[in-house]
Amino acid sequence: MVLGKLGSALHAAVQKLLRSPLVDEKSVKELVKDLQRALLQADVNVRLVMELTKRIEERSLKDEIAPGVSRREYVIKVVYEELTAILGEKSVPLTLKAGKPNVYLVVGIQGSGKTTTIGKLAKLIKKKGHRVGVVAADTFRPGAYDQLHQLAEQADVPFFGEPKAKDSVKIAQKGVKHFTSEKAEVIIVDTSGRHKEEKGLIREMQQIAKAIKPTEIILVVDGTLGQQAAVQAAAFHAATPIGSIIVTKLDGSARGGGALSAVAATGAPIKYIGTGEKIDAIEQFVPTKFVGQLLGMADFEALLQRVKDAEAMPEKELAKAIMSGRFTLKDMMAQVEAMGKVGSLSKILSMLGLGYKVPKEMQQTATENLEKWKVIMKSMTEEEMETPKCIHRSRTDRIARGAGCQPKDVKELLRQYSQSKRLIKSLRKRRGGMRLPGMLGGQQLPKGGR
Ligand SMILES: Nc1nc2c(ncn2[C@@H]2O[C@H](COP(=O)(O)OP(=O)(O)OP(=O)(O)O)[C@@H](O)[C@H]2O)c(=O)[nH]1
Ligand SMILES: [Mg+2]
Repeated sequence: MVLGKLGSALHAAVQKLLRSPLVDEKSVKELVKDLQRALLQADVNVRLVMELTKRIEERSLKDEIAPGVSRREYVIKVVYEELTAILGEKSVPLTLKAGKPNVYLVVGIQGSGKTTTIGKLAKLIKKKGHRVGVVAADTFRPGAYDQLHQLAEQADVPFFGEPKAKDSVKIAQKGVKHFTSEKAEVIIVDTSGRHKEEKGLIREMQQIAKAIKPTEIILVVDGTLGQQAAVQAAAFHAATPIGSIIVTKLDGSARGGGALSAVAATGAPIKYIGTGEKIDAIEQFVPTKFVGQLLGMADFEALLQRVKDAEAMPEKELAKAIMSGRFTLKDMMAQVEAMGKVGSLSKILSMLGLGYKVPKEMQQTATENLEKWKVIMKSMTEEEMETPKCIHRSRTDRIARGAGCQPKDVKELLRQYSQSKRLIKSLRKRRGGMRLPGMLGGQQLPKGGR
């Protein structure tokens, strides 16, 4: 597994919070300690860890939380967001313009994983339906030609090279020319890793780049370097505006978290990560997804989206009103509409393992009837909506006529309303609750505190 140790430590920290009976200052502080330990062990920079965890603690305890979202959910969201933020948030794919060959020049320190990565990339891009060619311009290491040749065969892409070539710039030029005339869409150029430090590497990179004018230069960085990886990344990022990064060897590396965060901190975009020696062991680097995986929760993006939607609900005032005991037909409609948009908060909770379930039928009736109910409410008077109790038989008939429906439809709406109202009442009694219950939820509350 990628960053196995860091992943399980982060997962354990989050699970501990989810299981703790109460989410308060003490449990948040404990979470922060656990996160610090996990990140420092993965060689994430101390300053970065301290800043990150300070933000997590502050936001978790001080932010105002939208109704419909519990502090527990919110803390998880904060952890997720802050971890994602240090990895660069956005994922940028490799530049792939149509109509002309896209030339990727791959550079990196000795043994960082360039040649292996080129095999992986070539296979991946070919699988996406593009014509790919690889060029062996490593004239330094004796086995380099054969190594890339074999990888090209595995990836089933054409290969260009001359086993006895001496001049890497010339061979790179020849290769690009060759594949351009073959109408390749992507040409990937391997270079030698004769350098052990950045200066020489960057000088050579600039020389080749001048000759072949790549569309993108890819720096391959060894993830086992931990935060040391940042030195190369920073020098590289300063030297070229068309640079992106692939971090390799993240399978099982204890220091991978440090490498990723340090490289991201230089501002250079990480586009792929290498996760093994085999030709398929490469993944596009999508920080949101990556952190989700690290935290060990399946559908993290969906969870985040739902919490965000809940936060966007226009009903803080409404929630307050409901909690204070006021709940009119209008309030109910507003809530049904909001729920329709959000899907169901119960899903978030079940994803978080809190076993909170809203009966499906209940959700469906509400959303299916939403349009009808809106029409019915339009033919009600303001007084009727504020105090539905006053709606008796003759009024029911009048409303139904006005709305072009049956009296039973009006009765159904009123029945749902009183059911919700009863539910809310009982919930308010049971707990000084924070959740916005209403007709769509709140039947089985999660055990323990929030
Ligand atoms: N575990 C693991 N090993 C990797 C990964 N990527 C590359 N390697 C290994 O790292 C070693 C060096 O890989 P190469 O692709 O030859 O590295 P290079 O940068 O081309 O090396 P030079 O051309 O000599 O500079 C090989 O043993 C690869 O199998 C990875 O993602 N995970
Ligand atoms: Mg190589």
